[in-house]
Amino acid sequence: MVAMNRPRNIVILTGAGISAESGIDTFRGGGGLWEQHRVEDVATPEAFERDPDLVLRFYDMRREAIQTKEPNAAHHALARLDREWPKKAGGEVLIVTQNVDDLHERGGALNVLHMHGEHLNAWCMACDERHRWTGTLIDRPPCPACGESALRPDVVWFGEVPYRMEDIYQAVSGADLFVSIGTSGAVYPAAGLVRSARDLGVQTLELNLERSQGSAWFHETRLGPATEIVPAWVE
Ligand code: BV8
Repeated sequence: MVAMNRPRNIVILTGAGISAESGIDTFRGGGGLWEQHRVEDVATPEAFERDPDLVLRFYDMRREAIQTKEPNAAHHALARLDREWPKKAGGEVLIVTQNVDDLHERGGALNVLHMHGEHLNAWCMACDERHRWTGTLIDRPPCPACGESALRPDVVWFGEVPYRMEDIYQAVSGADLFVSIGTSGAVYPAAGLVRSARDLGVQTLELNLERSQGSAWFHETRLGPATEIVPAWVE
């Protein structure tokens, strides 16, 4: 398992590519999510201000879609690593995901940090409370805490600050191995983590279908579908 000179602490960054074989569209790729919408029209605070119905419908559609999908062999392999590694190597595994689906958790992973938020959370703009949300928001439901109809998707839009960046940088600085899986390396600050890891002398590995924008920063890149190369790497 993970034969690379027995690292202790492992930070794993995942992107849409790890959920692709579960049937969840990636963002940039034939027919990807951003191909059908201009990012500026559906994934920015200005878009929400300008056309809230378009944005709420975009996220309602994706929130409903993920509930019909299942975790794949890559999610299950990472969950196995997450559960077994501390016993095997006395180190920690942290999955930092850019994904807003819940497939890591449903695949059995325990230490998951959603740096771009989660489809299945709604955030009240009136009282700042967050709520688990599997329904729609287009109908402006009342916030369960304060009753105001002020709920928005709890996802980080472009121009908004990703969640828990301090914790993420802390985890990277304490890692022996940084692994990036299924991301194009197009969006910052997530795409900059590999450079932070390199600067700190951390071993870096990329597992992806094709070379990403950040490939040059990885000590090693292995190409192939996540359901094949992730279990092979974990074993
Ligand atoms: C911020 C949630 C300040 C919503 C998302 C210039 C330079 C640097 C930064 C900027 C810049 N101009 C603007 C910025 C800032 C901007 C940014 O980076 N813009 C880009 C376009 C240049 N970033 C921000 O605004 C961020 N906030 O910067 O705040 C700050 C900075 C530092 C510290 C504190 C504060 C906020 C960005 C968050 C946006 N929200 N998602 C939603 O989901 O709707 S972004 C969204 O796209 C994802 O979350 C993900 O992060 C991102 C990239 O997507 P990927 O996951 O990589 O998916 P993609 O389709 O692109 O690629 C899929 C990959 O998988 C491909 O490589 C493919 O080959 C591979 N693949 C496909 N199938 C498989 C596979 N691999 C394996 N197996 C398969 N089967």
